[in-house]
Amino acid sequence: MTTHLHMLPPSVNNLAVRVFLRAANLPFAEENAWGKTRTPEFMAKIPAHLTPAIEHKDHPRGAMWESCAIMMYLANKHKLEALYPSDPERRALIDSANFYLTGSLYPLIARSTYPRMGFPGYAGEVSATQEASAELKASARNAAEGAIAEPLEVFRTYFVRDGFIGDGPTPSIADIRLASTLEFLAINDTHLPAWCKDYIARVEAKLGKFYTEPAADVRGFIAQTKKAS
Ligand SMILES: N[C@@H](CCC(=O)N[C@@H](CS)C(=O)NCC(=O)O)C(=O)O
Repeated sequence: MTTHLHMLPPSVNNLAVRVFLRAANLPFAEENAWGKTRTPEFMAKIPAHLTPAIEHKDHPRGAMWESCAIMMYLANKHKLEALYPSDPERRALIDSANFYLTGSLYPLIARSTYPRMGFPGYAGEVSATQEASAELKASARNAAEGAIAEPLEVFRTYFVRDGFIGDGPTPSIADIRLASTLEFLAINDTHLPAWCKDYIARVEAKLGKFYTEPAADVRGFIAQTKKAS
């Protein structure tokens, strides 16, 4: 059964599910959601107006969103042991990494990279506050960039170590989510730590074109954005 994926090519939230669908060898169709997420048709199916979102006929609402939840659902449904092991302890590492990423690391990445990417900030953030001066916006962005080092170090010492998240021989859904997310840091001034570069290369070496092909959309967008700045 084909999974219909609504996606935005430059987005790392989307990249995670795009890599996952390829690595899982599941039949899928991708539709570019650019300019469509706030339309009544889209919001009737996906009221959160977020991508990645999938339409799947077995799902009780017919559609769902949230990158990690989508990967968990499809991995559970198709019993994808290598990507999402059922062993409770290995799964605990993977779930903890994914929740920590979306809850703690990603907000810092969004606040530091979105202003440079030209993506809108979230309501209440300095970057999305019209009255805030350019200086204040730059200072808030810099503070977010500076704060990334700490959660990254947690990923290095606790989750990744020298292998993959979940302690398996191949990347799990948490590795797909983390490697994809790290791609955005290329737009920041802080150099990506060497371990992150090694880690992305390790994930990419195992997944091959399943990673490289969709990652080219994000990498191309960042290169274009840097050139224009
Ligand atoms: N936590 C979500 C974040 C999803 C998200 O922020 N999606 C953005 C693109 S990166 C989006 O589709 N925005 C379109 C809109 O809000 O209309 C996930 O991991 O899937």
